[in-house]
Amino acid sequence: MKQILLEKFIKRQGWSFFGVADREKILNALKEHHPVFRKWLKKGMEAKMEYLKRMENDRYHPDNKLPGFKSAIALAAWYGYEQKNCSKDRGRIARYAAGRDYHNVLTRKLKELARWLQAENPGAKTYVSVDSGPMVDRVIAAAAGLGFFGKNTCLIHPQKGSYFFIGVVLTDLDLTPTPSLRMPNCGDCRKCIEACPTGALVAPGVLDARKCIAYLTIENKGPIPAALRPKIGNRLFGCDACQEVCPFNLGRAHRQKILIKEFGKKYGAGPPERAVSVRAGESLDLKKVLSIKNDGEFLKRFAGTPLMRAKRKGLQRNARVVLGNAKGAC
Ligand code: B12
Ligand code: SF4
Ligand code: SF4
Repeated sequence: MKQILLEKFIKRQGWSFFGVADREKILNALKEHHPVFRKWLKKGMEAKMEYLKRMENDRYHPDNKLPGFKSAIALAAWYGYEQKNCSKDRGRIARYAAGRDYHNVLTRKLKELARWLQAENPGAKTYVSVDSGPMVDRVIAAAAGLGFFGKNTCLIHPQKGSYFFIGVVLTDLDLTPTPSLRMPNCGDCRKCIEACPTGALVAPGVLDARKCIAYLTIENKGPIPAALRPKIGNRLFGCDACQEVCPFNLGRAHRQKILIKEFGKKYGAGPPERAVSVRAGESLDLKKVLSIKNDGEFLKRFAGTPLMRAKRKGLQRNARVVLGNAKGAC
């Protein structure tokens, strides 16, 4: 298959960049990462994300999903525009969650790409995955040359930074691998470790989810430990602190464009009733969040956005914590 056609199709879909890794490189990288993951689990750092344990075997053995796969395409969708400060009656939404739910948007694109590959190469087999699927996205993306692992654990592209989602297509096609580039590393920098409000980066490249605000405000179903509440500041949903300070996310990284309209600021602009229901935006009015009376109302307001993950109960729990911190927090 002509590489140029693949590139053109991917570009037309709005991905910011992509890479291809062959079977051997992927299996080697997963083999190297698996013991690291096991150690992380042993220390209980996954908190209550039981699904990570449940999917462990599939995540580290992609043949379970596509036996005999020969290549993986890892694709990046950039979402990281500059945020304004918000007033103290509002709670901040992490950049990744401001627009539409990336699982839906990107899965649609990956399936379309898989159909295109099959049309170009009759009989080809594919398997697609984003985030909640059974793949170790960052390890596959690193093998495909999308970036290097930062001390904040994020995958960082040397020029484009780390504000990007990762989607993966496995295929039994023998695609041309992306040549390996020499990647930089963090060097002596420790900005993310120092900036983490809760000390969740317990060592370079090791994140303890039990302390991470992204976990506590999104995945966590229970109360937020009292000692950590003041450290959450005005973060209503998710956290970007360890990426905001990263030198790789400053300057030219911010001059990129959001190419997928569903993640852009203007998505849903128009009549207010439509605009509010299609994206969460940069921040939300805390009292309005708390005034949502039932799940039906919550669904009407946030259906199709990443905020659904926390459910009404979780988002209102977070709003109470942020209101408690609100004395001049923004
Ligand atoms: C569980 C999970 C979380 C958990 C745990 C995060 C974590 N760092 O593990 C929580 C809920 C806290 C979380 C938060 C966020 N997440 Co998340 N998350 C995942 C998920 C589902 C699995 C990650 C995982 O396997 N963790 C286990 C640990 C052990 O692995 P690790 O941290 O990746 O590995 C590190 C070490 O093992 C170390 N290492 C040591 N030795 C070796 C050897 C080798 C060979 C390698 C490769 C690495 C390595 O390097 C690695 C990186 O530092 C992935 C999607 C997926 N299916 O993979 C998304 C994913 C990682 N999340 C993503 C995002 C966007 C976020 C947030 C930015 C959201 C937000 N703003 O609130 C934050 C970022 C927090 C952060 N600093 O990581 C993106 C990251 C994109 C990127 N450019 O890196 C992913 C890839 C989803 C996606 N498909 O786009 N997330
Ligand atoms: S997302 Fe926030 S809380 Fe989690 S490691 Fe990064 S800075 Fe710390
Ligand atoms: S802030 Fe510094 S140490 Fe942390 S990921 Fe970025 S370059 Fe690496």
